[in-house]
Amino acid sequence: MPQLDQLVPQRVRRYTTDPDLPLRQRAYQSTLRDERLAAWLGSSLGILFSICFVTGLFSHIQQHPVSWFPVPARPAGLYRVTQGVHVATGIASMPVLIAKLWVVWPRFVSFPPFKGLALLVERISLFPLVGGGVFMVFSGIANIDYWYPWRFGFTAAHYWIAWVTMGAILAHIGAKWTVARQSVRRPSRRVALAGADPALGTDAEPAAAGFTRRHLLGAVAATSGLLVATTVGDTLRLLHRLAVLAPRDPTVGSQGRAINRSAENAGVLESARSEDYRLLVTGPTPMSFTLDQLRTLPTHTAVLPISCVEGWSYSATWTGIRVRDLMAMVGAPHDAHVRVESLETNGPYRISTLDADQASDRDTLLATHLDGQALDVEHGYPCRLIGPDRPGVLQTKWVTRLVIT
Ligand SMILES: Nc1nc2c(c(=O)[nH]1)N[C@H]1C(S)=C(S)[C@@H](COP(=O)(O)O)O[C@H]1N2
Ligand SMILES: [Mo]
Repeated sequence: MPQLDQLVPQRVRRYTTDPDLPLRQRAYQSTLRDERLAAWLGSSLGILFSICFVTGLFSHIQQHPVSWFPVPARPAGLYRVTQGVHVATGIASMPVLIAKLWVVWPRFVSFPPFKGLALLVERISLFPLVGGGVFMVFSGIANIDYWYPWRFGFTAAHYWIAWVTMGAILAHIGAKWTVARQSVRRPSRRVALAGADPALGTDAEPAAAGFTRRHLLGAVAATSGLLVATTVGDTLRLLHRLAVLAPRDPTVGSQGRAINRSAENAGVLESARSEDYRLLVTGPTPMSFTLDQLRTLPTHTAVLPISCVEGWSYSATWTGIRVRDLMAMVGAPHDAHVRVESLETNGPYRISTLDADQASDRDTLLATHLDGQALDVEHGYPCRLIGPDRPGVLQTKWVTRLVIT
């Protein structure tokens, strides 16, 4: 083993060889850990997180509508795209985040923990930055894997911590902008990240390491690409056969379609098949329909996707009664909103709301048929809501009441 002193050119030694170097830091001497690599990984992560944040915000607004940002019912597959991109960029960020943390790790453990106020502030700001970033990627991936090792509400936590994390990222970009730009532009600037780093201080890749910065970036990109390629097939038909890591196959389930909440779990097996089933529609002249009466109503067929927040989706042919026809029958005004209620007596997704745009859309249906077959109870028999550009969680199954509001 060559001595540390022989590896480190004179020119940069002052950065790197501190006679008081604590032992702890001697453990982190990879020549790969420099600002240039940190900047490249950081920029990639910044881009991935930004796309993930914007698509996530958009998906959130679709699932939790706000009056000041009405989401139109068209294009019908928009949520499928925004949520698909959200999940894919989230998955792609995992290897980049791990690599970035590995590169800057010496900074976290450097000792003494702070040398002056500026460094102390920087250290404290790492909590929302690193903690937030790790939380966002971890909670998102755990959620799509149906793994809930926490007690808090996922949606609210994932949403609010996203804001904190993005704030911390913006502050971090502001603080690191100059140094990152310099180290990306000028290859010769290879400032070591920790006092302990024997950075070479030259243009050359560290020969002794064998594994260069370029190799590491390539490995990270390949890992991210592989993870996306082996999961995105749960929403992109073209890559369906590659989707070996996707937690859910959209073609597996009753009627060849995935199911999230089964009829048994929802406790509706009996009520959905009961002779007492009625569809109630409130309004100026409220109406109640038996199954036989529903079957006499005019139907409409539409091709629409079910896009789950977890990233899987499928497009199917749905046939059923238009919600707007039912609204007309009870004399509801055109701009009415409709609350759709399920036979399910508890469960977070037993109710959803259609705004005026969605309620009056020609393709918003209470579907009774899926791909030409009578709807199975797992998919919402006797009828389920299906409308354009809606998150899967809002496509309420086992519908028994439409409340005009
Ligand atoms: N009543 C009710 N409807 C529901 C749910 C539910 O839990 N209860 N889950 C929703 C979710 S999360 C999705 S993704 C879709 C899935 O529809 P599918 O099971 O027919 O594929 O149904 C939605 N409809
Ligand atoms: Mo879902």
